[in-house]
Amino acid sequence: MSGTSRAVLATAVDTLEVVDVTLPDVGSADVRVEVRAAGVCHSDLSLLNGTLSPTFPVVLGHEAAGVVVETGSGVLDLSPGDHVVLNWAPPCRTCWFCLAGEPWLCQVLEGVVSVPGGTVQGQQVHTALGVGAFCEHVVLPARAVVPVPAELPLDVAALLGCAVLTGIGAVRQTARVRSGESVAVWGLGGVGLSAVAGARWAGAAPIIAVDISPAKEPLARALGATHFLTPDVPVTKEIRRLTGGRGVDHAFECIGRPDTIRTAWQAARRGGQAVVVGVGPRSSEVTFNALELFHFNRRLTSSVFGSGDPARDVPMLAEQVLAGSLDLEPLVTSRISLDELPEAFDRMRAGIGARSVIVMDGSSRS
Ligand code: PAD
Ligand code: ZN
Repeated sequence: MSGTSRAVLATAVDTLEVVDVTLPDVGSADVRVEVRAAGVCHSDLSLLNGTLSPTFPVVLGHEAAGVVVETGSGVLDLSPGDHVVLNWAPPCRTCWFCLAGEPWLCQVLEGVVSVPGGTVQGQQVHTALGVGAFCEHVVLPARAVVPVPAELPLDVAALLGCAVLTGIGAVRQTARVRSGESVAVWGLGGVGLSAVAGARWAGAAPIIAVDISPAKEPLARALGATHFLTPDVPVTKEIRRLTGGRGVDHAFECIGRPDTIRTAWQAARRGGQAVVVGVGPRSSEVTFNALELFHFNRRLTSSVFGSGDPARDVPMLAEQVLAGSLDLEPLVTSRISLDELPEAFDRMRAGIGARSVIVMDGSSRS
């Protein structure tokens, strides 16, 4: 199958264009997927504004779900019509890290930001994180898609591909939060709100949500936060007051800023842990003095893609959503078209809403 697909292309820093992309042919190990829903993640904004240094021009988008429309001759376990979540980090399953059971650290994926894929008027373009999901179709290796039940709404399914896997995985897999432990989360975008949902699912209490935007309070509470704070109050002091004077067992930073990473670390109890989920730029430094590192005995770690394996975790999360034990519906606060992506980035910069999801109706050219 050939032809062009409409896509949002970042042609340079802070410059977007809607273009027709000619995708590569479907190789024997590949599938072609008609993208039906694609979430707008902060990592897309970080690609657009240059924080993550992609190679331009790049088709943005990496958090998506759709329907398989074509399979390569060697693909035996997927068929046209299957609903799938796209996976921006398909592990190789053969490197040292994969074999050691840490596929989120797969050596082949390390540092992958943009990958050549497709052309626009004969010129090579790249795809964000090897996916490029802000496009009507994608061609990916079959191992980069994960089948999900057709009953799962595709807009919610899309979020399983990044925000939800990351936020819930940070809580349940990286930090291994247990029932009754206290949690605080900084930054209530799709990722932080998913961490809040994961904390509720784990039975954590209290669950303290922190965001600069007061408009996030109802969203945070809908996903399970028991308390909501803005930085207008002395956050660490208030968190200690809510946790018997100690600080939280687990603090999750879901923004990627040195000041909030530092605050999250300070808000953890002695012997507790701070998990950096947000991705900041190389130029941002966080400082600690030697005495406090010793004295507080806290762990400081990061969570890469929720310390998970999409092939295992996406179907498990889909099952929980369908069973009604995980309500992710509040995460989708805007459903938009491809052309409305600039406004979605504006909302993200202003801290409005949770996830904007680009919805495509599937009636497009192919
Ligand atoms: P988002 O922009 O939707 O949400 C960020 C939130 O942080 C917003 O609600 C802001 O209002 C809030 N915020 C901003 N500044 C402050 C501040 N100073 N104090 C308190 N709150 C503030 O982002 P997102 O949820 O899409 O992504 C969050 C981060 O997670 C981002 O850095 C992204 O690149 C990263 C990410 N990490 C992984 C991973 O594997 N660790 C995966 C996907 C995304
Ligand atoms: Zn993402």
